Amino acid sequence: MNVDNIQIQSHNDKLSSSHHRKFSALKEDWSSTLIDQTLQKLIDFQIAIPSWALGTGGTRFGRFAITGGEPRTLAEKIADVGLLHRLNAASDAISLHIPWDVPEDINEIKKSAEGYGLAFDAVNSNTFQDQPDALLSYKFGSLQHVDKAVRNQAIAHNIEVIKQGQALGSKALTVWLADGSCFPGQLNFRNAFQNTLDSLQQIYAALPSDWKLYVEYKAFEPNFYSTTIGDWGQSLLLANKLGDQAKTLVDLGHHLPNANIEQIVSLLLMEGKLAGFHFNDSKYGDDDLTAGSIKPYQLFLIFNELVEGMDAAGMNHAKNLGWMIDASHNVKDPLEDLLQSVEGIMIAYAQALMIDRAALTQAQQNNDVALAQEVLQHTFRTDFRPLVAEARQRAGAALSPIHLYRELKCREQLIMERGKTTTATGL
Ligand SMILES: [Mn+2]
Repeated sequence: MNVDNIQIQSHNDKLSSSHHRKFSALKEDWSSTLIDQTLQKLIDFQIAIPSWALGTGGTRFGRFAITGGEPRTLAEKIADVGLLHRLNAASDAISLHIPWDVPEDINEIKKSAEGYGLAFDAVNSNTFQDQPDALLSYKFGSLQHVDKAVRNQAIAHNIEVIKQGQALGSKALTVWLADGSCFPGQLNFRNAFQNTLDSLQQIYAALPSDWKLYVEYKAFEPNFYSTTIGDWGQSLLLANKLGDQAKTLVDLGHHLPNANIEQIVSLLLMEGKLAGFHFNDSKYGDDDLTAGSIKPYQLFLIFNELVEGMDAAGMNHAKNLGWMIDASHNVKDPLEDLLQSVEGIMIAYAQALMIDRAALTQAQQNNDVALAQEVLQHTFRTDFRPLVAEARQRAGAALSPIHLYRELKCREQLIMERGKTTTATGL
């Protein structure tokens, strides 16, 4: 399924006068320098798409195949991300999960990704499932396991994933562990942590010098009593012990309810230990919903801390941290959901970039609580969608990606090409 320039142009032409009117109104009220800077930063900002989110997801209660046309191979997954990137010019990388996405022909896969203008983002290991050919089981953990032989199997898998990633041009390994315990007494916490540290040290030793190791944490699930890397403290502890190349990865849905994620982000940035993000949203305890669909103000406050903290450290917003979506699409077309997530992230980023920093800093210095709140809320309550759309148009993409996706009947095309009953590997 290819989308050409003429199709994008004719879509943009149809929306042009309405877009122009809204964008001009923004330009009247906001500093033109700030608008120009924000447009460039939005154009540069890219969010990696996870290979496991291109098919319909499921829960432990079941999976409803509702979409059709799901990618059957890694090449087709790359084509799907290529389609997203063509529509929004903001998804220029794919994050692979091994062994779900082992490339059969590396050169072929690399060539096809290049053709779509895509790079390979962080590679993800998987020791939360037993593979059919596995000798030993991860039922009671992987890197934390009481049996050294199981730990060694998990370490070897992670090193294999690094090798796969090196061949593709990835620069980071993400480790998320399902390790933990379901019942009190099951686990000696200190031993589990020490085993995990020892295993991660062996993986870290195999890391190329220009790579990063992202240590992801999650409060609970699949284990329901303890998780061995359960919060940012445990992740940071490990990352600090491992070394400079190890950082803490924040997945928005991996916190206990009402956690102040923006404060966590601020301090990790201060310590130079923030790896990046897995974006999603949640109402209760999940990590699956469209970014910005439930708590857009929280997403904005997180981006406020990101922008402020990255600027304070002289960091490049687009390049110095890893930006990825990690969600599961159970009832929506995954590609539409991913377009919506990218849009939600871009809006929050644009809002954070448009904050009057000088006014906010002054209000903080003066303990002017009401004004500080006012500065943030004024920006949050302004509709910056035309700014995001303008950036997209300037980058050669669609003013409204999801509408163009429907106008061009992309899903119907994919079903024709791939069939109604295909199932992608993944969650
Ligand atoms: Mn994640």
